[in-house]
Amino acid sequence: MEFLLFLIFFIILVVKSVDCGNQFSRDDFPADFVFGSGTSAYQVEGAAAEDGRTPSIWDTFAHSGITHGANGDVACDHYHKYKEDVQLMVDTGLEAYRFSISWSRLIPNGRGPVNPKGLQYYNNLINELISHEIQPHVTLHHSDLPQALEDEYGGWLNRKIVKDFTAYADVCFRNFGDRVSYWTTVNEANVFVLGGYDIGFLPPARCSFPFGVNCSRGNSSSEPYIVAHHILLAHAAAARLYNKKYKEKQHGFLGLNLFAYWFVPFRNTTEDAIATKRANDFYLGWFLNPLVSGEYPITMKKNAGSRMPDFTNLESKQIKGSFDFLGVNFYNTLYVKDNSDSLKKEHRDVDADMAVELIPMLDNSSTVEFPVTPWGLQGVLEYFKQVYGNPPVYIHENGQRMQRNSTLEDWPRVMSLSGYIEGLLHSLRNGSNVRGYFTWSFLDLFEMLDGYESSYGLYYIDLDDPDLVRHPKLSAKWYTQFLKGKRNISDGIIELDKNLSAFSTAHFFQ
Ligand code: IFM
Repeated sequence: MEFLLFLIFFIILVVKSVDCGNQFSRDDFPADFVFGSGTSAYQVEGAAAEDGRTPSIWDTFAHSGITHGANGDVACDHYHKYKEDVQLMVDTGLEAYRFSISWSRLIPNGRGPVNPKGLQYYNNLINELISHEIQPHVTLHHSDLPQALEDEYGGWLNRKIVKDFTAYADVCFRNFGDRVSYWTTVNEANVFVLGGYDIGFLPPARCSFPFGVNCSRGNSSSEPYIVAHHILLAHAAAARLYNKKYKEKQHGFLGLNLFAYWFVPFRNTTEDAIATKRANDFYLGWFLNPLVSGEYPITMKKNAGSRMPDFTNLESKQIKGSFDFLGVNFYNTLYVKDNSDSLKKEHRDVDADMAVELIPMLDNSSTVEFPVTPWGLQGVLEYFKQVYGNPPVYIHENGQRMQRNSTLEDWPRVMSLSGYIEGLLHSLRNGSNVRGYFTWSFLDLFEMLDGYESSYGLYYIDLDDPDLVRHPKLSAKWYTQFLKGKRNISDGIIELDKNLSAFSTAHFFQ
């Protein structure tokens, strides 16, 4: 029996050190490459009705019961605990923090008067970060358009949004730009339009039969194209404003963020190879082609026809080159199977225009949602290099979804983190222009699709604890060691594992 126990312990030890015995460290990356972690306003701040904040489309969405009855009213209470959280970032060794500004906290009506308490909060947070030498990377829109603008004129569906978004960006640049150098206009522009206006499973939950899921209003055939068009125009207008009015003095950088899958042909056929290219055009090219060359991809124009708006010559010129960097959120690699039959239907949504079937790569581990595919992340970076001229890229989000409360010993997340960071190093050495990496997420937060049932965080928060104390997971410890320049972190982490085991046992199984 004793021998058996020893054998099991030995095997675990070997497996763990092989998997996470990283031969690389932070020191292998350039000094100006930045490592951080991220959150977004609605997912962590809480204080939803405090100090003048008004609801966003995400509040409305969450309160409709869609996210398992959960919402972001309190979330991680980051609004009140930001100082403590910044200290935690210092302890973790973060070099940068990616967060978003809640538009409806800063400008409660969406346009017009600025809320002094909102201004104060973001000034405090930014000052706290700067005083600890943590670089703020700020997103202006993370799925949380002020509900006031949605109600007034349909939000992103109306071209008026371009003016209001630019005015909001102006408030941010003017008030925070002396300390913030990295601005992202819109998070996951592609997922926002697909999830919010085609399938309807994300705010503002618009879609039409038979495409989406239970929407009471919307038009999946046309609205996603209109909204994407307005996002590009609003992004370009904000970039123009920044370059004209602030760049010379503030020396900052501005970009747009996209969600990226790496796509692999399902079968070794010409049809699937072409379908894979088409999937890239619909997911990335939709925004990247206009940003890089001023035009939508030819496949998209062909398949969507008159539903795809046109740019005027002036707009096309204004959008082309309107970015200093691109933000990429990467979680997963998928197979692509041709589904050209969908183009025979007269009534189509974006999905049918794309004419592909996306197939998950199954993973045999039950605790992990996404198979770890560093080569997929490398594929995306190579694609940006070869197809779009190697623009500066920040990996704004990368992480592993696990069940919340499952355990503080999040080995699958450690392995994912270690695998992706190593992959990134290979991409860098291969000439990719990647400038930074942010784990998603810093804290276990209110999740887009399933409220508090899943988690991505480096830190766990027990929602039943009135103080919402933050508890480091193994992934946080691993990241700290990595950032300190350590190699073979697994050796040290096994010690940590023991300490955490004691905590987990006491905490979860009492
Ligand atoms: O939590 C989300 C985030 O808001 C946007 N990107 C994907 C994350 C994980 O689902």
